[in-house]
Amino acid sequence: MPQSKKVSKDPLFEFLIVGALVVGSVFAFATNSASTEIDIPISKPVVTPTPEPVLPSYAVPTGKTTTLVTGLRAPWELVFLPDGQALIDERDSGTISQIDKDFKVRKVAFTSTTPPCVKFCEGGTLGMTYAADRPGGKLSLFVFLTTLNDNRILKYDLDSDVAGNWSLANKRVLIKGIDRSALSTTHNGGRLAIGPDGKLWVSMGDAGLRGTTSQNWNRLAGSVLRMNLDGSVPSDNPKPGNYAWAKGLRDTQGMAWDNYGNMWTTEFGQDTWDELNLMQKGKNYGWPIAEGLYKFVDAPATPSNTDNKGNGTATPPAPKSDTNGWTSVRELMNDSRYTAPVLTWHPIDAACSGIAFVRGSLISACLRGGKLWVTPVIGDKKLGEPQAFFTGNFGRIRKATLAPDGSVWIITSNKDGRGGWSKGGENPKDDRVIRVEMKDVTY
Ligand SMILES: [Ca+2]
Repeated sequence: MPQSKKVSKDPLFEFLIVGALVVGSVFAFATNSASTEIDIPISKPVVTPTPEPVLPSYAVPTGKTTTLVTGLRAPWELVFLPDGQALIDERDSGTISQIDKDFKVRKVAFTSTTPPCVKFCEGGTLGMTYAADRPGGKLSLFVFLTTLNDNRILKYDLDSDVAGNWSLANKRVLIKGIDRSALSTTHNGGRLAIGPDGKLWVSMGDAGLRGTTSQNWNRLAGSVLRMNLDGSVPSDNPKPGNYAWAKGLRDTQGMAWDNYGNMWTTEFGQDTWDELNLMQKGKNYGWPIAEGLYKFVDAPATPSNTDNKGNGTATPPAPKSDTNGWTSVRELMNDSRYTAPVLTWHPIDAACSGIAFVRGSLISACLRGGKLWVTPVIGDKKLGEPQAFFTGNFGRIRKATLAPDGSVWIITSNKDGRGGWSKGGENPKDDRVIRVEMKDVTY
């Protein structure tokens, strides 16, 4: 290595060199411009301004809310369009509507005229997201749909006219044949999102098939899926030619990325523990071997424990009370094959569906818990203490979405067939879109 590379980069050395050059320049200037007397400016000490320490902040509701839209039925997703208007869908009717800036609702399209099942079901028209992947930066809309036979993802051209009326055209099926149970349509997952990587992400449930799907990398249900916008498999997915990014999920309906680029998901547990998971490539999140931080003692550990119809013949033993009064048949999960959640809640306090990242906060919208859980992101893969807001004020909450003005819009889900808030407490104006004013606080 040349000796010259060893010249010191000591800051003091550099300061002295630069200082000498500056003084020299001043002196030269003074010398050149002076006649008989020379006034050499007395330089004041250079004070480098000390930047104010930037205190980490996170967004929380101020408490002020405004009802914007009423009379919806089981809305499932709300996304803001580039022009500041919103699209909202309704699970059972398959209606996709536009909410304009005066909060007027206009029907845009129907995804399907066939209900996904005869009786009550959790499937239907679920997640929506869009991307500018057409020539000229035009938009495509992706929609998650449960049909009588499967779960699938539709893709449409999404355009607006000069009056700002949005429309869907050129409907095609991006992915089809994703498992749904033959007996019911529970655990469909159904959230769609475009990640920071520009890929289409899909959160799935186990379709009621437990380990048959969630522990099998060759089944799409029970997974978080990642795909290119044309429906092909990204080359850097965990397994070649496989959409699955992570496995071991029971019913994941929320996905969000924080400012560190970490992906967070909400997961419905069975009876005892709902989860907030840090979603990482190729990981297995434990269902149905574990729930929350606890592993089932005599649980079905492999897909072979469920029958061909996927009905889960190996049912966990009857629950017994633990010391906290909660039913539990579990022991602390310490199996390195499975990834434990970062946070857990009891379903009565949670059952969170959508999740959004808003200026330092993960905001989980919870159904049974009837609240927003606001969890500060205090570092890379580090969360602060969750805080609950609006418990019981609005009933079941399906999703929170960051609005262009910095507020959060939430959608209720009291008409989703689960009996409304506490079975009968639904608001006559349900379902509603409610604007939640936010403020940034430091910790
Ligand atoms: Ca889990």
